[in-house]
Amino acid sequence: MKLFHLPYSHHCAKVRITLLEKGIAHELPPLPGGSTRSPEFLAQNPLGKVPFIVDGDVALAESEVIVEYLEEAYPEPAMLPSGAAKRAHSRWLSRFHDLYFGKQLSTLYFALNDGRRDDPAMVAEVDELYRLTDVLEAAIEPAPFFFGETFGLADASFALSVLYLKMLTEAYGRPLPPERAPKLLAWFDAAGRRPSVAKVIADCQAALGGS
Ligand SMILES: N[C@@H](CCC(=O)N[C@@H](CS)C(=O)NCC(=O)O)C(=O)O
Repeated sequence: MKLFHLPYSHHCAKVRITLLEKGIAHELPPLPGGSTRSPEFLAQNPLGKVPFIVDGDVALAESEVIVEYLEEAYPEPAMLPSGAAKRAHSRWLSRFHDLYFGKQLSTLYFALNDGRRDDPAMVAEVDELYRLTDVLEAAIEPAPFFFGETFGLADASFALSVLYLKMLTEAYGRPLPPERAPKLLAWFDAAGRRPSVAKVIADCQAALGGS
């Protein structure tokens, strides 16, 4: 299987962690033409976004679609919990990540890169990240992972993003107080001990210049 990715992308991280957790052999080829917007890459993936996988005849974009495909095509080890309610909650966490929490991280990340760190409007954006962190903290009961001892798709969704939560709140001068998210931080410690997560975090930090 081929995974086209960017090492600092939380969307890509969840796919790569899922591949590593499932033991699926994969390559990480360079982006054709060197970028997501090159004609060569757009010819394969007209959205021009990563992650993008090619698995034989199957070519897929959109991280959540990809990990659900991996869960069906490579069912062992299972990464969705058993039972309709838990599976729905796992999918809710993943959607909450993609549509709200991860999106807010991206807003803060791009503003920082654009030199808007001290723009007064960013205070409300950091407030919003904290509000979403509180929502997440209230929605989890790690034991040590979101659904007990089995690391799953919801865990894969947040693994890189909690690193970004710590990095970005610090970069904006409002570091995350440990007492604000004790369950999330305990979960992050446990997740970081997974070789899959440790590898993806190390590659992200290397891509960001060792930060
Ligand atoms: N909804 C998409 C989002 C993918 C996305 O935004 N990817 C970013 C990296 S995090 C990207 O490819 N950016 C490069 C570009 O837009 O040219 C998913 O879940 O896969």
